[in-house]
Amino acid sequence: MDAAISSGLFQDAADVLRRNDMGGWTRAAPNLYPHQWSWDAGFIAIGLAHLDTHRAAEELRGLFRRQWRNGKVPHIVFNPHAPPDSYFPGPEHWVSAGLFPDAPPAPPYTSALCQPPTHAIGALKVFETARPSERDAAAAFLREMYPKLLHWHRYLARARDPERSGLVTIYHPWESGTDNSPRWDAPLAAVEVGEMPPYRRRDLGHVEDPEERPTDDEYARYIWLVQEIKAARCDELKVYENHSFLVKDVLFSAILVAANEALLRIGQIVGAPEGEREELLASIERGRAGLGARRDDTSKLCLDYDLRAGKPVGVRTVAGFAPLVAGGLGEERLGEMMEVLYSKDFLGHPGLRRPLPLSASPDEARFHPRSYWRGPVWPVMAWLIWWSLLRAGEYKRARSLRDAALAEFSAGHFAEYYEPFTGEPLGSDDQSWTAAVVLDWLAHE
Ligand code: 2M8
Repeated sequence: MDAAISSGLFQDAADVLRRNDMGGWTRAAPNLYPHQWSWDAGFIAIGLAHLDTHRAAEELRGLFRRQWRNGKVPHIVFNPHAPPDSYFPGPEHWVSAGLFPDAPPAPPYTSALCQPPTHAIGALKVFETARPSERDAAAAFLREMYPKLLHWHRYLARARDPERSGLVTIYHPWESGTDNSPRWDAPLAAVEVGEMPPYRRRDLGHVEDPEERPTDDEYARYIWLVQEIKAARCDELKVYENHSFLVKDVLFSAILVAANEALLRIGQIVGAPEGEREELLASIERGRAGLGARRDDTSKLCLDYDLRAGKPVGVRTVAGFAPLVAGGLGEERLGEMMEVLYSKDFLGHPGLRRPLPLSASPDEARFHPRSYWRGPVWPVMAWLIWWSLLRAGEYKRARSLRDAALAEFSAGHFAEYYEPFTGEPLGSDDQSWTAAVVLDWLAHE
């Protein structure tokens, strides 16, 4: 990329993060998402690390101030100053502190769900990009974060994987981060919605085309699942026994493996006890083995597993590359993953504007190029695949992906997602994590 264009883009991306800075934490997007989201914060810290080490550290510190007593990092920390009807379901819907024994004191309130653990990856990045004069402060930040991150990863390993399968169970599509992905259609269709007080969606007011967002029927199930979790007062054992949606999420699990690797490295830097390092190594191995067991013979992708239905979820989406994200693949499985990644189902599709990973394969029955997580390209997913290619030693492929991503995402105000065949920016503008991953790509000349 031309140096002047790249420096202009760097400034524009930095400006998005500055405008979304709410004073020590970053809203996910200006109107649609006025609060702090958990896995967004991990990506945002990666971007901020290239601008200001201290501020990048603050992003994660602030989020972890709302960590629950059982180790869970909530999927949303609600901005107490956001207008009351700006987002649904907002803090009044969760009232987490009064209802759930493990929730931290409020305000600020939090949701009771969680999202993929990008935080250790972000924390390590903050340390690695710190200038020599900032290294001591960055090491102190790691010392402060290490026990909190360990507590979080242990929560996921224990409460969300009582079977010790190496795979994390999610209670809600919102926990996956890929909310409306066709991965969740079958498990969600099996959820029976009971009596609920009336509610009004706010998301539709922020996008022009309702086709870009989930349907009302899907939304009713989302809200019903929240009701069920509230009724169980978020008691993990109760939720695990009775909940209507229990799915082993392979992408979430793979991010946990990659995050455990980052935490292992953080553990080395801060001099963590040997026993903890062994525990992390064992989690990494268990995670990779669990993902290995979910390989689908036909598609060669890795599939989620619906615990309620007792069967895999046979849908081809970007989550199928979970083993690549988890890393440590042998030559054969890596080769197979590359074949599928560059096949017509994903980067090799002849109609694509640029070779970037689609959120779902165009051959899926409920693929939609404009609809939420059903086909469009998400910049953070492109970043995750790029980063995984780099870690797998696939440098040439990583480079082309990054070039395609920068060319695509430099148009259209750092959109939340992009139409794969036309490159049209969709969803929210000025999405913080889009700006953050662009900063990281640009810093990686
Ligand atoms: C989207 O999710 C929220 C609910 O958590 C929503 O649709 O209201 C997802 O893309 C999620 O992955 C992301 O963290 C969040 C904020 O960017 O928006």
